[in-house]
Amino acid sequence: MHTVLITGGAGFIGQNLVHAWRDARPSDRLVVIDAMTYAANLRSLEPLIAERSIAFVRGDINDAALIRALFDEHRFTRVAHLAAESHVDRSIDDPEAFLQTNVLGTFTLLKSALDHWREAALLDRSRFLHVSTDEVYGSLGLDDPAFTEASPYRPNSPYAASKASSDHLVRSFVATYGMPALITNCSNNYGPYQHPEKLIPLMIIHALEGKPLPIYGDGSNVRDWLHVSAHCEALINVIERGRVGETYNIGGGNERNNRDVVGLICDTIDRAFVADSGLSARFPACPAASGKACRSLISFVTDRPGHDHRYAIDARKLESELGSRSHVDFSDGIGRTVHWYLDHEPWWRDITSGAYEAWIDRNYGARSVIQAKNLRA
Ligand code: NAD
Ligand code: TDX
Repeated sequence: MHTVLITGGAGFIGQNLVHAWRDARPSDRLVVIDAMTYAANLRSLEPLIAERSIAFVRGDINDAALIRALFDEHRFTRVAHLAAESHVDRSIDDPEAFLQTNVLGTFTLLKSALDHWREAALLDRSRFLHVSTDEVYGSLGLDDPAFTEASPYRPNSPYAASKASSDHLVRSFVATYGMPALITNCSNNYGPYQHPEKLIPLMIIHALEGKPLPIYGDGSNVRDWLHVSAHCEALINVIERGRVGETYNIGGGNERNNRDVVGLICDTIDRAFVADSGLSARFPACPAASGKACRSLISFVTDRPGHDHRYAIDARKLESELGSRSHVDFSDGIGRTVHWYLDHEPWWRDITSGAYEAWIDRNYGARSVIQAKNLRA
């Protein structure tokens, strides 16, 4: 039995991890800390907090006194560190918060965990899992081999640079202080509770509302899509069975370019409207409500600066050492995700009002439309 600190537990992957952890290890005690930035949402955790099956602390990982007090109170022997600023476009717009949370916040957490584990003589039975990204490795050409754990670090966005810095800090704590830490670098996640600023939910919601689907550049950029449920399963496996000091890459085995991803979302929504006549009344602005193709909304817009062309993950280390190979078929995963957003309209309506609208204006308002075309044509 462990007492586990999950940082960023009110974010997209964090919420999914809390639920997955409770299902997989019901006897562990979970404490979530989250600063409740714009990206956080407690709705799915509220029942667990109310029935006291998890504890929630609203707080900042930069607050050293708070973190130390939590370690002293709960004597954590597991830390799953997910708290971060996570959106590449926001890091381009305003990078400072990324350095503050992703670099300095990670440092504060590492230092507090190390101090506590040393003083309480818990170093031997504790583990710190640092959740990072494949973006630290930079960009691949279409024919390049996938990233391995030995790939050089070549971050291209302020977000990726901040995550790379945090990975280096973790590595240095292992080498210098014997910190019992592990690092995972995963590919693009998708699934329930993802903030609508990210590609897949943004496209689903815009299609339902009949708004343009803004694909950056020519849409040939490739990501390896990892269903969040498979990711969480791998994270629990790594923290329990991984070798301390090691890095494990986690991928989805689903490389797709953005044009194909958006096309698949559109086709999935079109089919959902045919299967369920009630959707047309709920989402009258969606082209599918009047029998038209959602692909008609696709619009190619000014590219993201420094846009990485391709990410691909070689996950053989994770598979051979830890036996993790839970892959979700991409069409199935997108089908389930589209239906999740159809079934959770109040969840995303809350998020997409107010400050989010200002972000959409800021990020997309200045992009010109390069070309608008129906991909079916
Ligand atoms: P997210 O933005 O949805 O959630 C991040 C959470 O961290 C939010 O709840 C936010 O309130 C919290 N947070 C931010 N700053 C904080 C601070 N200073 N103190 C405490 N909490 C703070 O992100 P996500 O997509 O769930 O990503 C989780 C982790 O996984 C991040 O470290 C991210 O870099 C990494 N990651 C994500 C993906 C992906 O595709 N989503 C891929 C690779 C790696
Ligand atoms: O409106 C859009 N149009 C578009 O074409 C948005 C939001 C994105 N894109 C493109 C950019 C990327 O090629 O889609 C792709 C995916 O974009 P994001 O969802 O912003 O993800 P990405 O930049 O790849 O980063 C994600 O994966 C790695 C997460 O946001 C990071 O937190 C994670 O580390």
